[in-house]
Parts: sequence; C-alpha cells; structure tokens
Amino acid sequence: MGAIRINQMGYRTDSTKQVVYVGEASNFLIFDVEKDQLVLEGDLKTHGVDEASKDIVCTGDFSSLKEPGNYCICIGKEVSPIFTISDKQPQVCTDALLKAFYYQRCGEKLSKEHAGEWHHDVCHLQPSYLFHPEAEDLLKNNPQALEKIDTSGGWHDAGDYGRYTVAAAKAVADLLLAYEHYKEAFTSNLDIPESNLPGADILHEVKVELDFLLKMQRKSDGAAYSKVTTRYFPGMIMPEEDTDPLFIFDVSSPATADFAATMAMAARVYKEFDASYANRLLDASIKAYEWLEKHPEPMLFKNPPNMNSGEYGDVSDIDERYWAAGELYRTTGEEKYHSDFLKYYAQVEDKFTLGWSDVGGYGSIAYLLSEQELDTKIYEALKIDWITYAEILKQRSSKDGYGITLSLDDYIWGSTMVLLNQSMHLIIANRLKESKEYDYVIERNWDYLFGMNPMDISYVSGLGEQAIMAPHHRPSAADGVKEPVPGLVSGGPNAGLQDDAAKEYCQGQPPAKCFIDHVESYATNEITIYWNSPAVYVGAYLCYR
Ligand code: G3I
Ligand code: 9MR
Ligand code: ZN
Repeated sequence: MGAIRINQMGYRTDSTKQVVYVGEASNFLIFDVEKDQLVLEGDLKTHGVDEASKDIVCTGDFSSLKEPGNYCICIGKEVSPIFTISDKQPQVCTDALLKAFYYQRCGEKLSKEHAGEWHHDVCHLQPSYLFHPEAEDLLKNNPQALEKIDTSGGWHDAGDYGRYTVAAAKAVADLLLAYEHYKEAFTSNLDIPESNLPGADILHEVKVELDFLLKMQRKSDGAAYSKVTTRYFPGMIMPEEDTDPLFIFDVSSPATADFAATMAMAARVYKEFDASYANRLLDASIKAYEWLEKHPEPMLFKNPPNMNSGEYGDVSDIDERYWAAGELYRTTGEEKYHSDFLKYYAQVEDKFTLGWSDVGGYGSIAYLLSEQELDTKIYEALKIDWITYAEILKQRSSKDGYGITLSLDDYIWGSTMVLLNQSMHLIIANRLKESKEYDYVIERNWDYLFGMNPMDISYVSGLGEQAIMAPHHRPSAADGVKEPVPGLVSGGPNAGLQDDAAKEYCQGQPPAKCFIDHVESYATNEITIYWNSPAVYVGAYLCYR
C-alpha cells in the first residue's frame, strides 16, 4: 500500500484537487511525467489522526494545477501512481458505471460484440413459479398445479442472480434522476444492443429493468411481487448454469409503493421519448396506487422458512407511500396525490435517506423539484431541513482526514452507497440553493471512491490502477477472465464483519479499514445495481455541473 492517496482516475481540469499522505511530511512536488518537469510545489497540512482509519494523515491542495496532462506526486521518497488531469474524467467513469448495468442483464445473451471477454449465454429463462408454502412439494409431485408467470429480463441484483423489486426501484430512480437532471452527460455510445436506435442509451438500459418490473405487477389487482429468485443462493457459477426453478415471492406494500413511485417517475421521463410506453407506465403506477389505497395497513415481506435469497425486509411502508404519492403528484398534478403526500409528510420519520428500505429522500426530492403547485409552508420547511442536513455533512467532511462525509457509524454493509447517497444529497442541496457550495465535498467523496481512501484502492472494478480485483460477483468469479466485469461499485468497508472472510482479515481494524478485496467477502466486496446507480448520478453531475 502506498502512502500517497489520490483519485486514481484523475481529476477534471477545473475541479478542486486533493492529495492525502499517510504519515507526516511538510510538502509535496508534482511532476509532469511527459515533460519530465516539476510543475507545482505545495505545502501539506497536518490533519492528525483520521478517526475512521486511525492513520495520521496530511493533506495537500493542488486545485491550481489545471493544465491537462499526466502527472505524479512525490512526497519524501514516495511516488504516487501516474494520474491524469483531463475534462474527460467524470465522463469516462460515468459511462463505465452505466455500462455495468448492461453486464447485469438477465434473460439475454451477452454477446462478444457488446460484452467483450465478459460475454455469456442467455440465463434464467426456466419457469418461475408463484411461491406458496407447499410450492416445493408440488414442484416435485404436481408441477401443473403451480401458477407460472413470465418474469424474464431485468438486471441481476448483485453478485447473486436474484431480482428484487425494492432494490430495482432505487437503482431505476437514481438513473432516471440522473437523466432528468443531467441529460448532457448521457450522449455517449455505450455499445449496448440498442445503441443504434434513437434515444439515449441510459433510457434503453433502464427500459430493460422497467419491462421486467412491469412483469412483477400482479395482473389481478396491481400489487407488486417482492422478488424472483432460486431457493438458495447458488455457488459461484455462471448465470446460465443457475438452472434451479425460480420462485416469485409474495407481494408487499413497500414493493408496491416503490413500484408505483418508479413507474410514475419513468412515465414522466419517457413521455418525450415514447409516449405510448409512458402511458403504460403511468397506468401501471396508478393501478399499484389503487391497491395501496385499498390496503392501508403495512404488508411487509419476510423470507419464508428455508428460503435464503436476499430478504430486503422493512419495518415500515410510510416512506414508500410518501414517495409514491410524491411522484404521482409530480407527474399528474392530481390533488388526491398531493393531499396524500402531505398526510404522509406528517408521518414519515426519515425524509432524507435514499436507500432501498428507507426511501423518504426520494419522496422529498419529488416534492422539492416538482413543477406542480405546492404547499408553500411544507415546501419551505422541507427545503430548510434538506439544506440543514447538507450543512451537517459539510461540517463532518471538514473533520475527516480524507474530507469525506461518512460518519464512524456509516461504515456499514454498502458504505460506498451511503457515501454516494450523501453526495446526491449535497447535489440536490446545490440545486435548491442554486450554488456550487458543496462541490468541494462532493469531489472529495468522488476521489475516495476511486482510491483516495485508507485502503489505497479504487472501489470500482476496472477503473483505477489499483482497483478491486475479486468482487463477490458470480460472473466475475466464474468466467475464467482475470479482470472482473468492469464498472462495478463494491460495497466497501463494513465494520459489521458479517462474513467469514471479513471476520478473518478485518478483525480489530478501524471502520474505514474493514474491507477485504476477497471474492468470499460478500459483506465488504459484493456489488449491487443500487450501489452503481448513485455513482452514475454523481458522475453525471460532475460531467456537466
Ligand atoms: O442500518 C443499520 C445500522 O443502524 C446499524 O448500526 C448497522 C450495524 O451493523 O447495521 C445497519 O444495518 C445493516 C443494513 O444492511 C444497512 O442497510 C445490517 O446490519 C446489514 O445486515 C444489512 O445488510 C444488507 C444485506 O443484504 C443483508 O441483509 C445490505 O444492506 C443489503 O445491501 C444486502 O443485500 C444483498 C441482498 O440481500 C442479496 N443480493 C446481494 C445484496 C448485496 O449484498
Ligand atoms: O452470495 C450471497 C450474496 O449475494 C448475499 O449478499 C449474501 C448475504 O445474503 O449471501 C451470499 O451467499 C452466501 C450465503 O449467505 C452463505 N453461504 C455462502 C454464500 C456465498 O457463497
Ligand atoms: Zn439471469
């Protein structure tokens, strides 16, 4: 591990730029490696002990270096990896982070043409059966008695091959917000099968998941099923080898409300692109919402006994209902959704989180950025609270050795998502204030993701000189290709040590170092669609802010 920590993917010409040095030193030198020239000399500022890593660190600012080129930093006898200063930095990252969704596609062959060495055969087209307690016996003795539903398509959730509604909702929401807010960032050709069709590739890619989600809506009443998975997590095999029967699990109120919210959002975004598809999405959303109205009591999902795919459980559905009402109001302007939103506003505890189980933040965004007539008092209160939390994040970053926004308690399963969600919060705060006030912090969080961190590692596969190599990702582990599938965001440090590899290698480590680039460490080094999606949002912002 080197002592000089930088963003291994480099920096934009006009971004603020920081280097972190682990140890004590007084100054740094930057050389242009092509011209073999010293271009900058700067002082290092002592930070003292960085609480999250327990390392003593110094930081140096080289924002004044704006000339595109390739550089390295020298501190004492240490030399950093070579890095680039280029305006392409965030675009290169954003494209790769988005292309990762293509690699997660289910139910279609990934061809050599589009997937390169990570190509694989078509997967998960076996029948999917509606689960009920006797489903397994029936499957053995009388499979005809089981209801079959076509649930093909969509994205594999993560390192496993399950497809889960609430997880999909967060991923789709982040990508749609990214497109809605920063369209200019989505003009690249991602080399996916639909790239030659009109429209941005991000819309083609998200449609893959929307089409799948539409299949997850129960035809009879509009409720959404919670997931489709095999009974157990399979071994580290390729998706086409995962041929056990698929089960579709019960509907739930959080899944249905998330479904209503994402469909309403998508109807808005796809309207200009494909009006009849947008109508279909809106109809699906309204139907799901009608089910919610008929079922005011929470109906929460629990894994049935002896089924061990992901649970994605929840303790409340108020935040999901808040989000659904907020999106439907923003998309349709119908008063009924507005009054529901205000009712849930008074009940929802957490109005900021952008997670898969806590989605209050999305409800708040839907209202804060709505074009509809709003309740001024509620709008103002929400805006003040949103900005107050942004200030807390900014304060926190000023005390962190790397300048990031994670608190000591934030190093949980999927801590990179926590970090990226915090950046999303700051970006929305910038929008509300019409300022760039939080850019410095957003850039430090971005640098952390790509290597400026206590592990000296880029948490995104394929991006950075020292990027993760062994994510808990079944295709990457089983395909015989040395490099993992690129563009995947690892969960990152997790002090919970919930898997054997983390227990073995990270015991006693400070929170920011509870990470192991080991294929078996699903609690620190798995990947998911909803850890990639906030990264796409932040990357898109950094492309054209
Ligand atoms: O929120 C609490 C926090 O208050 C507490 O201090 C902290 C202490 O550990 O825990 C936090 O909760 C954690 C929660 O994630 C945060 O979202 C739980 O401990 C932790 O067990 C839980 O992990 C989830 C994991 O599934 C196990 O259920 C991850 O969020 C979730 O991303 C992950 O999802 C899995 C799917 O089930 C299957 N597919 C892969 C996917 C990624 O690993
Ligand atoms: O591979 C599974 C991963 O996708 C999940 O996030 C994780 C936690 O639910 O579980 C993993 O599966 C492990 C299982 O829980 C226990 N036996 C080992 C499996 C990993 O190969
Ligand atoms: Zn599949």
